[in-house]
Amino acid sequence: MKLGDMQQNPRHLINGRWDIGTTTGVSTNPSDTREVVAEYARADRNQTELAIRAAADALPHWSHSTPQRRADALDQIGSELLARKDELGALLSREEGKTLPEGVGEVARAGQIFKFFAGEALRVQGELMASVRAGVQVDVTREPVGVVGIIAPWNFPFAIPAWKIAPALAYGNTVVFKPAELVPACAWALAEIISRSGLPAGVFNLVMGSGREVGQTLVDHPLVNALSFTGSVPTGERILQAATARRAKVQLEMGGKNPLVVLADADFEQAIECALQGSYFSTGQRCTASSRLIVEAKVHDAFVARLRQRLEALKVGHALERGIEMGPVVDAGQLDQNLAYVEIARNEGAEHVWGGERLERPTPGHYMSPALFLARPEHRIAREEVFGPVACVLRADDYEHALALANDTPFGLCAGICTTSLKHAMHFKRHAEVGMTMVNLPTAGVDFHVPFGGRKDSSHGSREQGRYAAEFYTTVKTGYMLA
Ligand code: TXE
Repeated sequence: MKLGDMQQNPRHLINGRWDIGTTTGVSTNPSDTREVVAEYARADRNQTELAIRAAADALPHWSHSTPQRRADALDQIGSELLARKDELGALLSREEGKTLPEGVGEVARAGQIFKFFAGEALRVQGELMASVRAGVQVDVTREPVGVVGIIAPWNFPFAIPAWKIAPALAYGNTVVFKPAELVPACAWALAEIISRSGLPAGVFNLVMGSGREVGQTLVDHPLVNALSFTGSVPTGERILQAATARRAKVQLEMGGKNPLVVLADADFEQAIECALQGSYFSTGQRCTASSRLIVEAKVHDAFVARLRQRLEALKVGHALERGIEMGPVVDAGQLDQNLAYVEIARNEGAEHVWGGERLERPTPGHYMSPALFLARPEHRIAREEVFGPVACVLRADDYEHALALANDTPFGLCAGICTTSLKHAMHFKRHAEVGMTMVNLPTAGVDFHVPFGGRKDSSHGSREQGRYAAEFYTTVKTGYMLA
């Protein structure tokens, strides 16, 4: 099937068959809202249940498949994603709105993730241990958790599903994947590649539709043994309550309000680059975006002036246009939310430095200028996740004050520091209350083979990515044997 076909009508994949929906939805191009990217099938509760049953039926066989078989399938998926990164990257940019280089880079990353987990399928490890009893041998082995429900957001429509689906399959689980409603064409493209990788019917299923119906059915269904979710805090909290009530395993990646500390001794231009990339690239629609720039007083004014200069020159426009540095916001609702935060910031007395306005471009799209404010720690713009190209600067007296401000948030995903002081860098790495720290790097932009996740309200459950993913996607069995 060619890309052109699939954009007409992405369908569900249930038990190895492409299925139409009970209703139809559309996704549009945020860079040009006249363009429909996909008319897709929307599932109801019944179809979701069929997918769950298919995954449950496929589990006994797949969970005992050879690691080589899983590795081969994952490797093939990874190879195809890498080979088609330009074409699929363009699709991603059309549907989600990140720039073409960002879209291509994301598809390549998804390919690398599948390749990484192809290797991990061959490295499932256990332990052989001495017993406290004479003649007894103890071993600890890992087994699949079972049927995994994967609920994904729209902001990384290839990479986030990849980093959930690949380990789930690598460790012998079966999957029901529910993508976000804004990106069905990307989800379908990924599912279509997975469907040709030699997996038995029912091992991987795709159901598209609303969170309330499709997502909730996954969350509540007794045959779904584990749920991996990335999205907003309120949805994550609801999922946690419902899933733990029926004792399903659950892993949540939610919001961030990530700080980037800039000390006076930092390489100034490097710090500006970190702030610009971390706060505004991918239109600020990253859970790892730096939305609080905490700047030491000695360089505060110079930093704000220089960042403003860079924002004035930032090229905002159609995601597929060459040279564009920031694409549109994903949809009208998110744009309204971003502009509402700009208004809140003004009303609360934050000082406006630049941007935060709706922009007109030759094509009708959800464009806005990157926004920068000077805020105080109590302002909502300094406390709540906006999820758009909106950042604020907080003034810090010195390093200790900066660290206190960095940790003064209910979130704890990642934190960065720009400094040439080894002492402060090392202290920050140890004392930032987060899951990931960056020194002289943007807070956003992580490797695909090491753990990803946070603390506090940002995350729940064990880490995603790298070999740490085994914690979630396997369960441990302890065996005793009289030798
Ligand atoms: O998220 P939701 P949305 C934040 C960001 C954004 C806001 C809303 O602030 O403005 O969330 O985005 C599914 N049971 N982030 O609406 O609702 C839903 O269909 C089961 C930050 O996209 O959390 C989608 O597939 N599933 C975040 C997924 O959950 C349900 C990334 C995420 O949707 C459900 C995305 C339910 N009851 C948004 N309700 C980050 N920090 O990375 C919804 N869903």
